[in-house]
Amino acid sequence: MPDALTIALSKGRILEQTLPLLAPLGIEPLEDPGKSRNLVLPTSHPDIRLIIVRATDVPTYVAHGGADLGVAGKDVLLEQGGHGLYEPIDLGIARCRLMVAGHPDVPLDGRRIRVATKFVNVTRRHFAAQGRQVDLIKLYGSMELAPLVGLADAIVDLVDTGNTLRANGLAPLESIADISSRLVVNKASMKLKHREIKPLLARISSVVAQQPDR
Ligand code: PRT
Ligand code: MG
Repeated sequence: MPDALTIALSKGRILEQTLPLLAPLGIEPLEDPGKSRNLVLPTSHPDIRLIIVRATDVPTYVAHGGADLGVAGKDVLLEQGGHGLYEPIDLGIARCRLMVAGHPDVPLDGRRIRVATKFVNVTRRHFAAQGRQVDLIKLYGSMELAPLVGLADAIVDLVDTGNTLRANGLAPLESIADISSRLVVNKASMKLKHREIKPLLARISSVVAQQPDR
């Protein structure tokens, strides 16, 4: 009997962009994850199921064995540390950049600044590497608002098209990291379910390698 596998995904762009990588392997959800309220989704593959969790919870589920595999943004992995996980494949999906942004004409250098972000660890490391100490303000969303109302001098957030920044009169100032989503694997599963996971990783890698724009 093959071991069953659980894959943790988050709703939204990660789910939308991961499903086309799994479909060629014969792994398709049996119900529409966009419509279903179920958080456990059986797939067309008898031994593989998907679970739907918050994007920031994927590493936790996988590290603690609530799922054998998962798909997580590199931003989330950088911020949380990626402990207890293997990160074998860059899926090349949900790409964006983690950036410092602020008012285009207010320079940030030469003074101590306040930076609002949900990525406090990444932000602290980024400025520390420049020898700068900043005051961090932890937010859980809508970071763009903070400089507009004087809560912060700058933000650190994900930027794709830049439309969100522009719409709020902000501009990208410094790039911190190029972001894409990674396949993550529970360390114990990698050993105990090696017979199932190894070929799955090989097949996902080859689907990823065939994607355009890589
Ligand atoms: O919504 P929830 O709190 O559950 O989690 P989440 O917001 O982290 O989930 P989701 O699905 O929004 O993001 C999941 C992952 O997608 C992130 O962890 C990133 O790795 C990746 N990703 C890629 C992005 C973006 N592109 C992106 N543009 N995540 C968020 N954005 C947001 C950004 O925060 C900003 O608000 O889109 C806005 C900027 O987009 P532009 O195009 O206006 O620049
Ligand atoms: Mg979101």
